[in-house]
Amino acid sequence: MRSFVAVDLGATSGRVMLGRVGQATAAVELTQLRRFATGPRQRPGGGLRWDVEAMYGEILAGLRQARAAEPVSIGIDSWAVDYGLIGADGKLDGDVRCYRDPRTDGMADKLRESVSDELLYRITGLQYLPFNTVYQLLSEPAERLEGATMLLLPDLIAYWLTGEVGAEVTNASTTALLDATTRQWSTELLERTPIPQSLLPPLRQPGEPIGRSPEGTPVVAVASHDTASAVAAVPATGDDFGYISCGTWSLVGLRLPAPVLTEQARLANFTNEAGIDGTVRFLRNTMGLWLLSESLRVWRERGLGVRLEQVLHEAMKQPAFASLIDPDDPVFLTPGDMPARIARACEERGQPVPDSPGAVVRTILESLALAHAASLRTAAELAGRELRVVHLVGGGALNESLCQLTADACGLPVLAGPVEASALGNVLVQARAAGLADAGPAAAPLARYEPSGDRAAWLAAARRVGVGEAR
Ligand code: LFR
Repeated sequence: MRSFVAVDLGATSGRVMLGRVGQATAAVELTQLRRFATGPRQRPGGGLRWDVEAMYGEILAGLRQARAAEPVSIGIDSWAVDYGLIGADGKLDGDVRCYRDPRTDGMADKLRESVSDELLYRITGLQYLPFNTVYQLLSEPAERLEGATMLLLPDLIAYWLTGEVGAEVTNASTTALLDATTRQWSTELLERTPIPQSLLPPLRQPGEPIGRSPEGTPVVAVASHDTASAVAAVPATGDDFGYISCGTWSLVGLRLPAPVLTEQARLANFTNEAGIDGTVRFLRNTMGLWLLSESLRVWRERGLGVRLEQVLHEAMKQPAFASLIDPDDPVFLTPGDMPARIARACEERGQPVPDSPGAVVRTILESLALAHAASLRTAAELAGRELRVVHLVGGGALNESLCQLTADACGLPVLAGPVEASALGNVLVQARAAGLADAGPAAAPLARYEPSGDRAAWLAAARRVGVGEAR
């Protein structure tokens, strides 16, 4: 047995996991050493920020717990786009802001003054999301960027552990500053923006050694974007499958050998993020289970005592397709009263207002399932593929109702699992770097959901609300 530590930071919780890889079977077994809350906090006087110092403390505690297993190496992955700025003194300068902070309002227009949407897409292949790193950087006062180094979150943690700076490429591909074809920082874009080239550290590839932790354990670059790690753990080969990495976000798309940089892909708002082994993650962000977790938070704050299991059960007793929303409507992006926003969206479309937590959750689940199906259909069309199966990985794989509704909406079987896909992908890349070329997921049973229900009713529902029509 050889052990690897995966630090996997999600937008609601972080985990330090131990992955054990057997010599004979090369199957990875994961155990959780530590779990902690990560959620962003509103700073009085402005700014939605991550408490990265607290996260780092938890990570160090997790690494101490891992010591007895004598790990071969440590890998770090997290959500994308957010960064810390390191000043000339080598210290973190200011806060690490959360991508849901509205500070990027108006920044897309600012960038358009020197870079057209078409050019931006042709170079970066990145879907428009208001929080892409480039917009966050444009919202910074210019003097903060002078002489500083930008480190994306996993690179920042690696820097604190090892003292080495760098930008791992899968995550760098979410900044809108990386050329999707050459996989290098785009000097063409940088020349057209006030962002200094000196801000961006040298790129590193998944599998490359970074340095050593204070305890002397090697730290290895993995696919440090959590979605890239999750896609690396999708238990499928061939070209007839789509995937949904389902957690706070639903990342819905295909594994491709090369980017799709067409005008149709841009208009459909599909992204071409970098995957491992030179692959491309051709996908679209859908709002995901954030809609559910924010609703639960609000109900709990109001003392409604809503439990997840029970509300999911209630949801499935509600009438089908009563009220549907477009989950990607920007009104759902920032933290807040999701049930009220959903009610307003339903009212505006002349639909009944969901009148109970169960009804709200039914609206969320069906709308997400429709969005999943629409994005997969468009991805397949844009890439010229035919899909026979959908792999749903990440925490959402535990949500049986969502898995079944997704199978129904797609008209395809859904294979659900692994749940800890990001941590698993993180370990797989480390294991390969350590020479365990055959390392793969332990044969965890995947739950299979066959499409059922009335297909025509799903198609009519999709048309009714226009979900995915532009996709
Ligand atoms: C998922 C994810 C998405 C990214 C979003 C914001 O955790 O990494 O891929 O678009 O978070 O960073």
